[in-house]
Amino acid sequence: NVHDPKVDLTSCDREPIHQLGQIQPFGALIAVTADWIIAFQSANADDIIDARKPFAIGNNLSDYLDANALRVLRERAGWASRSQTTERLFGCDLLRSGKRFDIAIHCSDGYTVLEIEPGAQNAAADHSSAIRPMMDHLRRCEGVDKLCQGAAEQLKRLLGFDRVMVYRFHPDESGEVIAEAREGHIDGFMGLRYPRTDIPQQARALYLKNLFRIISDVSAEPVPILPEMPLDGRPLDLSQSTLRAVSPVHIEYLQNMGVEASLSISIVVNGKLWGLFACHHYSPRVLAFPQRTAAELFAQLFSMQLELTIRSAGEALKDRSRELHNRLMNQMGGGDTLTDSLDVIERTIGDLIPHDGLSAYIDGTYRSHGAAPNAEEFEAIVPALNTSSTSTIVHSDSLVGLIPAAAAFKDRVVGALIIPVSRSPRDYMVLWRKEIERSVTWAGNPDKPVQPGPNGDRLTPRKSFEAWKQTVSGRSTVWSEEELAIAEGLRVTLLEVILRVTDAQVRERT
Ligand code: BLA
Repeated sequence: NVHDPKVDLTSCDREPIHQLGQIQPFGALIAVTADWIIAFQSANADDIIDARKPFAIGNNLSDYLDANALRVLRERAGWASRSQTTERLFGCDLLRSGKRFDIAIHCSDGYTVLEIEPGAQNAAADHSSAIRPMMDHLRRCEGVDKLCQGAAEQLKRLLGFDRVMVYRFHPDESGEVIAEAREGHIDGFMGLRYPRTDIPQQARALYLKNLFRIISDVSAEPVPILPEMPLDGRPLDLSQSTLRAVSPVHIEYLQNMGVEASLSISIVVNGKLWGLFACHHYSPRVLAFPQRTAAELFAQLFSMQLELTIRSAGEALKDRSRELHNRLMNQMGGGDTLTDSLDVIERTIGDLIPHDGLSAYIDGTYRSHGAAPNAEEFEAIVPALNTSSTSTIVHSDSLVGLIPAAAAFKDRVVGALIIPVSRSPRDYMVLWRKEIERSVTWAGNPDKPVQPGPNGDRLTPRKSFEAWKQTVSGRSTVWSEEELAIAEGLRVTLLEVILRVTDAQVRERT
């Protein structure tokens, strides 16, 4: 039953969070058909709007609103429908009573959805003018980490939340707080890691479509949207809604953290959910719609800046990878063997692909640097390695999962990036990674008593951190797509070098 707010923790990925049939009480929702007949209304519509007569499903909305306001709404609804976006209208005198409303308009399943909030009664403060200096500040931040830290600080200034974090997703969808601006009296979360399950799949999908969500009062009773069971049995799809009530599981999570208002804005890079701005406040906080819009605009501009920063970092990495290629070609063209060049590879590859150790197995001779298996241990995994294709690299954050014999050295390294170098005999170069350090420490107060809610104590940051630790136990950090691309480049270089050396040997012999 989609209206049952009690959800079981094992079914989190299936909870239809876009169809909970409820909104938050800081605004009202009215959804109309193509001919502006009211099809859905939130139970608080009369409280918020206070028209001359009570709203009723089946009535025409034009019977309630000022003709001029209605004309503007219809026009905006047309735009929203054509461009599949949300239109915003601030300071609208809906009833021609002098009372101002801020309105969001979008289309959902053929309905026009109006979300109506009490607006500022005087001229709204011009929040958008804050954006330019905020962006100017960001342009002076170099590299991803500083850019994110700068953005967290700027956003905190704009919104006045107690804590503003940049929460970045790792390839395995776990997350890490990589930047934080906070009030001095609260605990820091910087560096903390959480498992992927803290933000279920459908929520991630939704956050790519709708970039902004606000929970203005975690303890506020949600307001039902009427009718609770529509004629076609389908609740209104609230994916694009601003007022959408939040999953009770997540509410419980925030309550356990002591958070009373939260706001998060998606950070989208190259069409993917890269991370979130996660903002917490320790008392309820309703942000004016224009202020939210400014924050959303800032997050979008920031995402673009971030995309540029990531791209130029990627370019720099490619340059360095090309350099490595040239250096190896020169050196080995000059007669050095692969084994002789191991030092060069080691020195250069370290900047390109972070690792804890390196092995080379060439012509049956084993050499290693740093954290790595010994010759005997390596030879024990060679038969398994030999079964894989010679033309692709093999990678894992837990080699034992692929090759049981790797258990012999799991106290030293667990992750491996294996580059096959030649066909016969099989030569290999391997980069190794240790288990993710357990040194990530919990920054909150571990002795604070936990008050378990209806879903037990799993929904507390501490349990969540423990859950993350369990998921990474026995694993190294994941080899990223960029790192794999560099390794693939190195594979091709090494192959080319070896062919050259072999050619030269053949020519010598003939
Ligand atoms: C949503 N979980 C979220 C969101 C965040 C987190 C940021 C986005 C919604 C928001 O704006 O608040 C998680 N928040 C965090 C983390 C930190 C933080 C990790 O501040 C760290 C500092 N959550 C769980 C478990 C489940 C779960 C176990 O921990 C379910 C099994 C569910 N989280 C859950 C759901 C949502 C969510 C359903 C979607 C809420 C919604 O948009 O309706």
